[in-house]
Amino acid sequence: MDERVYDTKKRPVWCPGCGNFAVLTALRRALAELDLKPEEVVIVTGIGCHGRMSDYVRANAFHTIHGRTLPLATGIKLANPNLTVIAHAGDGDAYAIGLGHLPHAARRNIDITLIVHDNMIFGLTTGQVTPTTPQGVKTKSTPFGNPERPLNPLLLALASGATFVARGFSGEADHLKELIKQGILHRGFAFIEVLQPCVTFFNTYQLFREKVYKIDGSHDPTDFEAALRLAQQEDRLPIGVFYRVERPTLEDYFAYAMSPPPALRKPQAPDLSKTIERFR
Ligand SMILES: Cc1ncc(C[n+]2csc(CCOP(=O)(O)OP(=O)(O)O)c2C)c(N)n1
Ligand code: SF4
Repeated sequence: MDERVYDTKKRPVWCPGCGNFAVLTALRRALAELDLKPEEVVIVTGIGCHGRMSDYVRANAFHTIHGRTLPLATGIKLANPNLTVIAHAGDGDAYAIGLGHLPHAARRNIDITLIVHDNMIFGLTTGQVTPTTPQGVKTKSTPFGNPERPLNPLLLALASGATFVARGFSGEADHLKELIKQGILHRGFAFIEVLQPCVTFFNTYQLFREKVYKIDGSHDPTDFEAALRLAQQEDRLPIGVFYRVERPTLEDYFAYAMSPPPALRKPQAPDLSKTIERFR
């Protein structure tokens, strides 16, 4: 399918050079290469610069409140499991205000894909610290340097039971597209963390260029211990699939309530004839 099918023709308002452009291109291409029809896809976004994804991908879209993409995406998937549901969140969205939802989506293994646009800063609100901002970095809210050690999202996703854990880099758009395709095809919760610079408030291009490398074929993605070891690397930043296993999904366990799923049930109008008769 031609990727232009997924273009809403709206001109992105992101700053020139923002990492979000590469994620947008990678996502549109992934959807087109998987031959998914726009009406079969739902994009759920939170509040933040990344939240504009729902304006720029021509599919069903739900732009929800800050931090709540995962509950929304979970509800949509349970209501209609035939849909391909892709949730987008910023690092502020996913790891600060919305953090409580991540471990639960992972352990439930709901069949959705979460793409976290991790620019290590609050972009939309003009540059405050987030849980993934490196220690010591000066931001608007940490003018003397961030005093906190950053969260490791990959370790969190692995420890919470995610069945697909990957990391991409906006500077490697083709590689990212392949990760997104694999995440969508994975049956279960697919967690994709994307390293992407916020060129205006925390330009990490140089840092990522120096540290990022692709995981090679010697890594066995079914090996949990090996995934944990990779996820702990800090001096260099591996990108690729860290972990992938098959496990029944939340929808499988809900089978008793899913035939048919709520959104596909034919609404049955109640028989009001007797009530109406009383008023004749
Ligand atoms: C409940 C709530 N709290 C705070 C805000 C203010 N706010 C808007 S976007 C944002 C953070 C954006 O950062 P991130 O999620 O990392 O996304 P980015 O803009 O970097 O893509 C915050 C705190 C809000 N909109 N709603
Ligand atoms: S502020 Fe940062 S994240 Fe937001 S559009 Fe500009 S570069 Fe991108």
